[in-house]
Amino acid sequence: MANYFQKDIETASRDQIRAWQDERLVAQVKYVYDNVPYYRNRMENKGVRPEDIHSVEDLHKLPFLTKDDLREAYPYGLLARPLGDCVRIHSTSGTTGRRVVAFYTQHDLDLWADCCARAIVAAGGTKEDVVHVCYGYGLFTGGSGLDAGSHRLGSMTLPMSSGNTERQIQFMTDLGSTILCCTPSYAAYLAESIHERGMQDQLKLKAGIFGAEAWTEEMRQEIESSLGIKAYDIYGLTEISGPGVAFECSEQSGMHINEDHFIAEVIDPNTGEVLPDGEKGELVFSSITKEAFPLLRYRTRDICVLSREKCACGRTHVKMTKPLGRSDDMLIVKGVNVFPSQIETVLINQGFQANYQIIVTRDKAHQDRIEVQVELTPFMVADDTFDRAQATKKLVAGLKAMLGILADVKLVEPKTIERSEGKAVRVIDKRSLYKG
Ligand code: DLL
Repeated sequence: MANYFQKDIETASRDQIRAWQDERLVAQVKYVYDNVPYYRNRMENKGVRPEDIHSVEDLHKLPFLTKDDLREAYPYGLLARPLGDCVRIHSTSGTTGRRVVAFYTQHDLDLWADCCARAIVAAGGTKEDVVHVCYGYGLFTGGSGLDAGSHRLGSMTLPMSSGNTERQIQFMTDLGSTILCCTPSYAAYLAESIHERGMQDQLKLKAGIFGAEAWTEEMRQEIESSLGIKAYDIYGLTEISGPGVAFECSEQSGMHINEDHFIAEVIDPNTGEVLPDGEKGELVFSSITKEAFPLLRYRTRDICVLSREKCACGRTHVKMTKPLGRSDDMLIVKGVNVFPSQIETVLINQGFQANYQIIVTRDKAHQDRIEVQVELTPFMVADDTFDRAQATKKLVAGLKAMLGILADVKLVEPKTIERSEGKAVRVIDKRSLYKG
């Protein structure tokens, strides 16, 4: 195919898409039941057998899977293939404690590359493009995913990985990068650094593919005007493969979900009831073509709305809005998944109590900052030998080791953090990222 727009698949009729999904789901349920004891038990507990699943209509009969299930089954409990058939692992962007590991066969990597190639094509990419990938490479899926998509498309790939802004800009200008792939906050930072150096006229960029964290329309406009590009959103999660589960097209109004590989549902996060298109709820995915790590009804905790309205780009696959929030307490700070409970663990381990508040802000240059305010205990205040500077330093180091990112720490006097009568307000996220 000339430019890797997979027309037969991406513009297939709704009936055709449904037929693919029905057939693949039935086969996948049987495959998972036969090969994953953990999942078979879950199905049996719910009284469902593979014979009960005849089509997508029956999907609701299957149990949900959650991140906690994945942690419980860590590392191999959800693997559907012998380890010898697997060729890669990736892991979610949180660091210690809450790792989730996903496995891939070569077939899984191939279909993931297809999904990312579709995303690059939807952003206007062709084999003539120079695709500058500064998502992190390694356990994180961002770098490898877009890299594979670019290879699949036949464009020139610059596998830059993250960091070293000086070198990013030099390669970008010397080698004429045309498509930039990174987190939106890094794109904003790069744009600012390029302007500081007065190098904007040397850019050949035409598009950016930005995801892995929430970003607003305002941020899109700012990045588009400062880099002179079109900025497209891309969505995905490690558990379901990585980036490219869904991507924006020329319309820039929601992301098409690759429905030949993933069935999307939106549910009420409290009751688990499936909601009709157009209603806001938690996104749930079933991967119907994966071999090594095929998850059925995986609860993403991302809140969004699905729409099957006709898209002017010609693609017929369902569109999801940008994530509009989360149904759990996970934060994404500097592109890294952070749970308040991880922070609490560090505080308790260092002799503090669970009286703390996490304040997340984003500065003018769109860079995230996280500050943890921690109450001193009365015992610490009474102790003349207690060294506040030293304790702060130790907390910063402990948080860095736990989260993988740098957090500011501010020690405050006992009883100064407001107590709540209900659920404690642990997080004040001032970024207002989820405006749709
Ligand atoms: O962030 C995969 C990815 C890499 C997506 C590069 C796009 C680009 P995880 O580290 O497993 O995987 O984090 C997944 O990140 O459940 C969302 O909450 C959030 N997320 C991903 N893409 C977007 C986006 C990668 N475009 C979690 N907008 C998901 C908002 C996003 N949030």
